[in-house]
Amino acid sequence: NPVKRAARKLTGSVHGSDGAGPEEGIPGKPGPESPPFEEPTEPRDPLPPKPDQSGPDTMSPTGRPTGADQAAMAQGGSYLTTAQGARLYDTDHSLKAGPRGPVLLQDHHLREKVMHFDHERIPERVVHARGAAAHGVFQSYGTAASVTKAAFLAKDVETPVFVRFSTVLGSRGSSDTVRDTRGFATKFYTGEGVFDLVGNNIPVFFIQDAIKFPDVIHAGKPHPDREIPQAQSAHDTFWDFVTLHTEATHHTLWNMSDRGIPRSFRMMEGFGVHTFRLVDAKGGTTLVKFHWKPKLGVHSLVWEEAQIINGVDPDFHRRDLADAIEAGAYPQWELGIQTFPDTPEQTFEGIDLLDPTNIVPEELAPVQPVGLLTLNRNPSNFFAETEQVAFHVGHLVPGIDITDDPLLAGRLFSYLDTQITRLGGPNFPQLPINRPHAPVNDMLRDGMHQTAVHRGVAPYRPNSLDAGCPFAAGADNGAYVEAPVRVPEATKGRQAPESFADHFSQPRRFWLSMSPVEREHIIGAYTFELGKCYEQTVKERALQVLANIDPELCAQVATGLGLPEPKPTVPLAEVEPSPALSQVGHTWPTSGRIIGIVTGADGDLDGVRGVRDAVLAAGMVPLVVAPTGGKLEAGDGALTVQRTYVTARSVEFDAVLLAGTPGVGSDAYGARDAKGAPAATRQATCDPRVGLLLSEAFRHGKAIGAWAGGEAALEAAGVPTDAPGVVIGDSGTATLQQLTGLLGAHRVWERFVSEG
Ligand code: HDD
Repeated sequence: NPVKRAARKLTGSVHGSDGAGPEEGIPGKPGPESPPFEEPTEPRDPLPPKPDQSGPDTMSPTGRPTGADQAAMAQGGSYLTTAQGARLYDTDHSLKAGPRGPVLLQDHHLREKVMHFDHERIPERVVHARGAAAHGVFQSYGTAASVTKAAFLAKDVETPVFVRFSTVLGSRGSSDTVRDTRGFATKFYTGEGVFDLVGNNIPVFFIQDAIKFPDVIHAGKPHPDREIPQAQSAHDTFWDFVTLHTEATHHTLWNMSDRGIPRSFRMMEGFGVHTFRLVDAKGGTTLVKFHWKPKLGVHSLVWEEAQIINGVDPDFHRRDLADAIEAGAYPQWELGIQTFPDTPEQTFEGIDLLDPTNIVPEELAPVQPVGLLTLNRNPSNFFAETEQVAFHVGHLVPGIDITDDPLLAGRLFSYLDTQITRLGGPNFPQLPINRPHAPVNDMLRDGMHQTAVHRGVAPYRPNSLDAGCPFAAGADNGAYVEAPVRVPEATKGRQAPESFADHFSQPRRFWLSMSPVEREHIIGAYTFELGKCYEQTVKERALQVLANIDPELCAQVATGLGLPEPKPTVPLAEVEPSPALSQVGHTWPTSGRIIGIVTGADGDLDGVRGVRDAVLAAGMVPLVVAPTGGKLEAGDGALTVQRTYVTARSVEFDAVLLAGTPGVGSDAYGARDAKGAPAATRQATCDPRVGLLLSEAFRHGKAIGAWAGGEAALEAAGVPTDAPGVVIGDSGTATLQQLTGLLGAHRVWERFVSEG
């Protein structure tokens, strides 16, 4: 009898119909002052609705986790305790029989500590294992309100977000700057529930149907026998797959372009990839593609730079993100949408919108900004937040619906499923980072790692015992109602539309949209990656694919590989370039860029001080590089050295300034007089570490400036002082001014393109 059970629960008593009451003085039993217990004999009305129908009550009463709540759940009090809260006096020594005696099995603290440690690791994500994340806020402009009823896209709504960036192929401990696609996953904690936009920095995908996802990932991951190479696509199985499945051509071409090696997470675009369906307040639907546009522009590394960084700073991207946020230089992206009429064909200007290997050029459908994302808080615990966050393309809110893209269909299944293995059961939505900020009343119960203490007796519907709660909502009070889309009459079968067979016209458009320097980089990337393959047939097949994109691309790569150039097997597509796809030829903000200021004890230190202040004032980051750490005595005070010739490498800087003649005839490497003091006459030698820094910065197309005789070091390092993007100035600040102008273009592109 549920009524009896409820009544017992209210008093906590298990005896009592004799009216004798519980025994006095027994811990945990109610004392004599407890209300007398009377077991009801007549049925009563159903239990009244609970005061708060918001479900799990281990969280804050509003259902909205606060920092304080979370911290209190993890840690409280000042004393070290066991997991059960008992205070400890020593956690450094096992319990032993005598100082040299055996460790005792009865040491329950040792047992608990080591048991927990043994289970600290959880399986890494099967893809996108390496990532970095940040909290932030999304401010909507209201410009999408005419096409969607999603409340977080109405005018001036602020929504908390958590964004995780990732690489795809590498393990959790792999390097950041490998050539790969980057994940760009955003969790919007909206008032109507969680919306996840689980996208990439590349707008197309390798495959058109999710059933091939395990295959493409098996091909991209390390070879199963030796487990090499780590986090690389430069190996036979990857190229075997993408050349046998030519639908992968477009995505592969983006990977081989500069998009595969972003300069920073802050300087990447993001794409929802699939076409989604927006639903307005009247039920009208619009097809859309989502875009994230970084305020700092879209910038990339050059390949040699990316490779060096993999060694000297494998955490380059996550460090950059965390440092920028900590310094208050909050990264920002605009969310934009391309909109298309929701016609039965689901095509736009002949482009199949259900094929995720297609883009729609921005020139045909402009990206309309709908809100601003600002990342403004680093996670406080990597595991609890970045590792345990669980994204899912099926986390949707009213106003945002899906289409029949067959890749999306499989994802709708996969993302929930994977969390069960990764996060140990079905209750991962209760983890603090995954908790919605809207009230939850879900009738889902029990399971591994259940942390909610649910109330009520009737987690089913309809019910009368919990007074009918929870109630079903209608569309008029915020229910998620699927758009009533007509499903065309069809015959069941394993099949794909004919339009999915065009694998080359979109890659050709991308190739034709690239500037000469970007094309050179693409040729270099294919030549490198295919050069790392062992199988001749794989290389030959790859050349055939390239021939079908563009004969010039194919010819250049074939020359690099020393193989004959095949003829195209399909007519070359007649497509217009899309200038929006090129990263070259724009001027971008320079805020957040890093300027290395290389000097020495005898450099122009007052000038360095002036430049450092001017760099800071321009919102950029100055890093003073000197032979050793510590301080440099300069005019009215000391200058702090941030990097030494030992710790500095050019890849950290977006531009380099030489203040004086660092390393030329220096104490360590330069000429000396008979008494061992630095020689009065400077020689055209250069500290090899400064020389390396300068020659790399030059090769990587970075702006370089020098004043106060710095050109001597440039000459000694073999950097022509009259080359494009090399500035010799009269003073530090004048040199910086010219350098900043160059930095707005990101790199000195003229340095890359070969003659002719
Ligand atoms: Fe996926 C993770 C993006 C296709 C199956 N995917 C994952 C993440 C991103 C993407 C950014 C990392 C999320 C995070 O930071 O936790 N995935 C994409 C995009 C795709 C795509 C843009 C194509 C448009 N994915 C895709 C398919 C499948 C998966 C077709 C399976 C059929 N993806 C997964 C997964 C992961 C995942 C196995 C691994 C960890 C996770 O989900 O939570 O379920």
